[in-house]
Amino acid sequence: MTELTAPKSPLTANEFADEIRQALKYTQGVTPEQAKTADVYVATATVVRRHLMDSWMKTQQDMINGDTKAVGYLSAEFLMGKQLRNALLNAGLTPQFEEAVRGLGFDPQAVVDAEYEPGLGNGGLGRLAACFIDSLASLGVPAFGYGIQYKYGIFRQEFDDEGRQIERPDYWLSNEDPWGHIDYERDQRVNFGGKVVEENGKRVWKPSWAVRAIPVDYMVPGYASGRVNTLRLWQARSYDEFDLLTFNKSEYLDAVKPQVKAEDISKVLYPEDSTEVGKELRLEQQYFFASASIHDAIRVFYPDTDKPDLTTFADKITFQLNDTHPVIGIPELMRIMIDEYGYDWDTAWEVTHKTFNYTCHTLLPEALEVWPASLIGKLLPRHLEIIERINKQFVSELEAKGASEDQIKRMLILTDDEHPVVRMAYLATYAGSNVNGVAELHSQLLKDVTLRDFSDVYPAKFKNVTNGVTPRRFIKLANPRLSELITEGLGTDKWLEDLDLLEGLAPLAQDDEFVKKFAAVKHENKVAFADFSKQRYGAELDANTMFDTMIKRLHEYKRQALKILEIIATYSDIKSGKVNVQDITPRTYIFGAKAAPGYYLAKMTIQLINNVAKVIDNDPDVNGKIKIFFPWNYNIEVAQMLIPATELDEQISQAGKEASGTSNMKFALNGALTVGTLDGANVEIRERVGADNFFLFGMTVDEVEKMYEQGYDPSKYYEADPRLKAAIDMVADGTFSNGDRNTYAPLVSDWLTKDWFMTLADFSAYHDIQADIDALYADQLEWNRKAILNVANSGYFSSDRSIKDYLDRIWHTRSLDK
Ligand code: H53
Repeated sequence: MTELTAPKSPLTANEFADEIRQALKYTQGVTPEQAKTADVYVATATVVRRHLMDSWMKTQQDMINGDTKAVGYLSAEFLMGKQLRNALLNAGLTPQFEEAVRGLGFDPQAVVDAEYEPGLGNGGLGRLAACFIDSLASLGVPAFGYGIQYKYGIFRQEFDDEGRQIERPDYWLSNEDPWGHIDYERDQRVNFGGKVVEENGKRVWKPSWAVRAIPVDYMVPGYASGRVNTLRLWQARSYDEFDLLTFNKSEYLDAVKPQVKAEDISKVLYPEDSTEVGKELRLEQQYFFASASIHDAIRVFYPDTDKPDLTTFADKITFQLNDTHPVIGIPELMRIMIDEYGYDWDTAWEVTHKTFNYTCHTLLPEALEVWPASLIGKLLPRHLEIIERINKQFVSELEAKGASEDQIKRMLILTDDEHPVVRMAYLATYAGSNVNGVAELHSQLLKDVTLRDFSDVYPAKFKNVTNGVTPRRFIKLANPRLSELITEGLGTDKWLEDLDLLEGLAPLAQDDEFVKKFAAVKHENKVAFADFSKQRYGAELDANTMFDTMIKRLHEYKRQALKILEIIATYSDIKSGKVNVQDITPRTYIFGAKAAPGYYLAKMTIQLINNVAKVIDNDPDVNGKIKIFFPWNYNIEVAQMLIPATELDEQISQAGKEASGTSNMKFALNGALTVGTLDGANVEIRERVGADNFFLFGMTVDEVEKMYEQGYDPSKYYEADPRLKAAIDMVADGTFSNGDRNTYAPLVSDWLTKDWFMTLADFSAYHDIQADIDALYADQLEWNRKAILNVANSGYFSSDRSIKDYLDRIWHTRSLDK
């Protein structure tokens, strides 16, 4: 192996300890005796960064000097999780760290825990971006992640005494962030507002205000690749510290207004997920990071010249648009080429078309962003002109292809009604080279339904790349016990770089000794999670019950309601004496979920879950057989504890609504069995792990469609199923609201009259499958055999595989030479 591939470190534990002492002294100004755990964390991070510096610089040089096209992953969210353990693992420094820190008198885990988790994402989309940049670096592909360094990440969730969600600001930067390097010298100017005028026959944008974009650079070390890429997150700053004139008139607050406005742009992450936001500030954020990133790429790839040959731009970098959030980058690159560098339209179009690709992550029409043309015109008047021209060109192209008037109208990028809007997904689909969905089923539905007209006209653009997750964070770091057992079973730890090797575990599912070891690992993980829950949340969990988990954003389509209604029905069976409590398989139902602050029914569902938990806990009739645990503020840290401890994973969305899901992959890889619908990546997981090792239930996409067509009446299901009726009646009659019948009335009424995601229609199938689950669980050896087969057959869901698919199907680039 060449020196580049070796993650081995030249640092010994003693040298590591010395470097920590130095960093403590020269950066924090404390001795090891004076140091607090958090100081040691910061010092350790400093040492790790320093250690990665050579590889980082070499990767950048090789990227700029070589001829390997880079990837620019443009994403409004990067949900990175804590950095220290990941950086140590990828840099090959974990053992030295443990020894060094212990030698200094500190507990290594406490040092790791001192890091504050950056929450710069909402959920699946942001975490996917984080997995992807890990895989890009691990595969040695030159890449930038480009995004925003929000001052406040996703809100910190608390529950009040009534079980309601409270949102608290997440001021993560109030603590030192030793990973981010602020590079004031490589800032970019981002303009807004004003108007466009004609000068010497040219359209010239005269903006009325500007923001300074300052890059904050994070290293992205690859695992065992010797490569370190960059995550560049932009911070918005004002150019005008003060308006002195106003200030002199002692109107202090007015004087700092422009500054406040500029800095607002990177102040807060929108706490929405898979739903439309449509606020002016959001568009400002999108343009802010798209514009700064494109200018940055030009600076990086054409150093030392103010006359770059941008006709080669698409050979230098390919931009992946992570959902519609960065799509305003398309007219921006057109504008830069035409207005700033003097290219003609056709040349700019060709380069732009080649440079961009678009990933769509949704099937919900309301999540496809649409901006009023008037708003774009106000904030970005020149971009609106460019979009108008793109739209014209598009219409001509469609006419030439013989599209009907109706079809053209349906496909307009800029609508022609009274209040025209720009459909960002359509803009990206037309302008970019490729469009991909994130799981087989999702990509198919994009072609058949969501973007059907486009796929009819441009079939070759449509691709699928099934999502994946990084095995480094989600197996090795999250589940060290299982990792050891896998390595023992396979006789190598190469699976961390080639997850298909997990297939080698399949025969071991028939080896009872191995199965028992596997079961013991799961049990230890459950005990560890119970300890964590006790310490962090004061919860009492029984590790001898089945751990049954549902973690995802709270959304009606994901159907947390289905699960809570089934739990309530079980409770009602106990109360009515229909089932003997002794016959129940003891389960701990674990939920983790944040609801968007303005999402009324989602927040009410959280409140309901919390109050059902309370009632069940306090009811002696239940006798501890079932318990609900809902840890507040679910985040990556909790995920890393909970996924390895889970035995049953709930993926119960309405078929045709979840684009992919990625926790389903993490669970399968950590040996949980899934109960799920044929939705998103569940379909592929089931195909791979085997139908016998997956609990399938519920309507299919076609059945759902048919039911919508026929007209869906949820009350029929309520009337027909006594268990369901009893459960809903309990919610309505105040059992979970101290007798108050109003508390959940809106939820109950929605279930009975609307139930858009057909929770009631799938209820009885969901209940029936529970018996199969319990029966299998009673045979622990069999259960664990199936769990092992889930691990063995899920190697496909590594994000390394996803990235290789992007390389082959979309980006057409490769790793840097070693
Ligand atoms: O993206 C994940 C998918 C998941 C999907 C999610 C997502 C967001 O987190 C935010 C916006 C959006 O349109 C989609 O819901 O199914 O796994 C990564 O692709």
